[in-house]
Amino acid sequence: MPGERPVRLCVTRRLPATVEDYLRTHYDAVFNPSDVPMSRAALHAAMVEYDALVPTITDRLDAELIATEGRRVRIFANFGAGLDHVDLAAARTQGVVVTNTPGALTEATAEAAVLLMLMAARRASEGERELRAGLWTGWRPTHLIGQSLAGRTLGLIGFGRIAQRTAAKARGLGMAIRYFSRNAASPEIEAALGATRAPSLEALAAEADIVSLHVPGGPDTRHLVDRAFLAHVKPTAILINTARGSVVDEDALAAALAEGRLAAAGLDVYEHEPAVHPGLLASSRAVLLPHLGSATVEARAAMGMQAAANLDAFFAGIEPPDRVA
Ligand code: 8YV
Repeated sequence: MPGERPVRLCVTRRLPATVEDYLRTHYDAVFNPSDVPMSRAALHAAMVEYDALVPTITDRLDAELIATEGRRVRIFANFGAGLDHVDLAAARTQGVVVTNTPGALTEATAEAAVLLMLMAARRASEGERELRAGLWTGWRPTHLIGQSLAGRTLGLIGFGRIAQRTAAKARGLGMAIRYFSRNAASPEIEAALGATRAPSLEALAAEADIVSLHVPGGPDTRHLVDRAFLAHVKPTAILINTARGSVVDEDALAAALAEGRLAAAGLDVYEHEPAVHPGLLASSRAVLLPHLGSATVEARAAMGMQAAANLDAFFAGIEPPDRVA
């Protein structure tokens, strides 16, 4: 509209080119060509200079930042599903709208969970490290024996969309599916996935051959997997985490691996990213990926366009489709 002020947008990290192009065309957008996480001071300045932010997990958007004096930002259109880096209560109180991108990364993250299950069960990282180090002496019947996933029980903690896609893929590998979540899924979903709900977290821990975490991060789930939980798991079990690092007490996990109370772990997320617990780095039975869960061309473009759709709706005066605060 003539005379209308263009919407000033700050995109905190590099995004796929198609997404940056879209945002450049539709907004007065500023990007982050160096792609290093924005400093606290830069985030504070951005809160005053822009109408909207497209942040990611590497931006800590807490109450103090949201309360920035002279704040102009009215919406955080997060690039990503998880929002444990945003103080949603503060956003609500201060009137900052928050949206995320559920759905866009379901397939990719479920694939990453299956990737980690297979890598950990079949000792893929150990084998590749040995080969690259020139230590492979050739085939032998007892070399790097792993476990087959077929016939094993997958225990999912949390049963949202990523867990359900993981279940569907695991069924294709011949696994039995158990889950634990606060609320039971509908009988139709349970039937479609051949999934049954365990009566408690401890029961699931005790039954599962593979435990895979699919709960959001944040205070409610912090250290859900701790020493007490790990005391219930089978020593042959494998723990998979594509959710959030905060869900696992890494000290307890590293100790369980070192003491042979858990066979292996497949991790994509960490308590203090990008730092990784030295005990996990030291464990040959830990498969460690650098937070690649949604790192596919399909998912990252879809996440960006979903964030853009939320911005478009907000600035058109329509309720953003993925509004969480
Ligand atoms: C994202 C993720 O890449 O969306 C999430 O919750 O964990 C990742 O796959 C990251 O969070 C981007 O903000």
